[in-house]
Amino acid sequence: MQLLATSSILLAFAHLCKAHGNHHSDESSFNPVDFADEEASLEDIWGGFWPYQGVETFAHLPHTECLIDDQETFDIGIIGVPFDTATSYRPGARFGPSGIRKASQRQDMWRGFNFRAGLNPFDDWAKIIDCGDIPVTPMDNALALKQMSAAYDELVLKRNSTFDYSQSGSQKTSPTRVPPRFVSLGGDHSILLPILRTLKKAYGEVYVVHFDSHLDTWAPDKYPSYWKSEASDFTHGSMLWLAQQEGLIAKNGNLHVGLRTRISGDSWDDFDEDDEVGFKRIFADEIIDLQATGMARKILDYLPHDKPIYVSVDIDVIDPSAAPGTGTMEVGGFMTRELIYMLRQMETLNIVGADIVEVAPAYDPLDITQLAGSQVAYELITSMVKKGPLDTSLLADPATVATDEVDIIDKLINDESRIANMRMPFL
Ligand SMILES: [Mn+2]
Repeated sequence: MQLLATSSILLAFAHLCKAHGNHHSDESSFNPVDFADEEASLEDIWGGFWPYQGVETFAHLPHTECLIDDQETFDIGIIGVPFDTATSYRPGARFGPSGIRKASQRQDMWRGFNFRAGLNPFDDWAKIIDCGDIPVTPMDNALALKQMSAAYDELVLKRNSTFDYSQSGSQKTSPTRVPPRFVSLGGDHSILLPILRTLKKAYGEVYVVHFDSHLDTWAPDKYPSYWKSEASDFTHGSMLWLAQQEGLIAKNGNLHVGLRTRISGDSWDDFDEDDEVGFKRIFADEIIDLQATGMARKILDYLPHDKPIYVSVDIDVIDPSAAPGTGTMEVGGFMTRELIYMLRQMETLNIVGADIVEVAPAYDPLDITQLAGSQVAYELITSMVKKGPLDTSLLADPATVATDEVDIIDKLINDESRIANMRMPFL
């Protein structure tokens, strides 16, 4: 059939040449593409692409509006959160999701094999999709926090993963619904608070490993002003403090990696407060003696291997020379290679969710920062796939998880001891 079809095309072509008086064509050297194979599907013929083609989803993954389609199942969702009005310095991370997606275009299923892990995360057991963006208002942060909290509840608590637990002997329980895991593309770092609210409901308290040059455990009164409101306490530097106040994260055992920011006042107060929020600190400078291998060992020695781990990566943990596209740069950070190495060593942990935040493409016209962000996402996805389907023993017993959200912000705005009238650094 194929030969016949090819012959008839050649004949037709020869006829066409004669009809137009083209005497320069030589039939014997003509080698047409066999586009007339009747066995070929439209997918065969038109399904291919070059990485710079197509509508830009993360890594060319299939796209579903997961917030709207409540029948969609997935094991790992890519979730964009274009929100940046809780930043204390330069804004712009609302364009992080689109910037990271654009920079991810050379990732795809065809060339997705991660040789360090020995698998192609896009072509393994997990169904991975791009869930699109959460629509978040830039006009009202209180409303934005509500939107994001409701969206993560919808995406994690009301969706199901695809893995068939009833067929798996290795799992202790076989629940009818197992929440998908996800990698969020920020957005400023404040998006972590609504994420942790949802994870508390799914898993109980999670352990946070926080790659960042800053603490982000500051109480809201470390950003003081005479003028205050409920919404102004929710920032990209206070969300971990708020998370501990709300009882969302482990009381102890959380970890910062890559710190180097200046701290407040004339003493160690910020670190004392950080202790109370339940974090251990690994400083950026430690990599000079420990190397990346020693850093990774220190991370793995500290974090529990039988508990739900959340990995939050602020792109400003990388040195500004390698990631200038972010709002609040701090010199003296990791090279991208070192961060990637540390993340790669974390594949043995039970990572239940992750994010890459604070990518602000407008400050990086060369796309270096966005590229780093897309690689971070790829490594996190790889580690989730390599670890395998979620261990369902990590899930919280719904009866034991309090879902009442403490209204800590109300408590704060009534606290008269808060300092007033400090100016923000960009004034
Ligand atoms: Mn941060």
